[in-house]
Amino acid sequence: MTLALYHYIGCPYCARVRSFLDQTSIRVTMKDIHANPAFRDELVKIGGRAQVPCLVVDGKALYESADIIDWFKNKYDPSGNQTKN
Ligand SMILES: N[C@@H](CCC(=O)N[C@@H](CS)C(=O)NCC(=O)O)C(=O)O
Repeated sequence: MTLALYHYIGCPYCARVRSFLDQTSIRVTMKDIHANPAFRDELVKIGGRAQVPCLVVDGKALYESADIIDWFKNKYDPSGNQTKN
């Protein structure tokens, strides 16, 4: 499973997700769309819009900070890296 979080420093919703992740051992590739405009283009291509935070799970975009945190809490299995049913 590949996980990438599109975000930027200064976005409060992104900070909420980063803060959640900081309290876990979950490893996610971080893609700052302000630091690297290519990441912004990539996000629009994948998800259709440049809204952050956006978690991309195996190529599928999940927007909304609350939904991202819920996904980690309820769908992500840290032991096996598998999505729970
Ligand atoms: N309800 C969303 C709000 C996200 C949001 O408003 N993000 C801003 C940055 S702080 C953004 O990406 N705005 C640009 C856009 O929506 O295209 C969440 O909780 O994730």
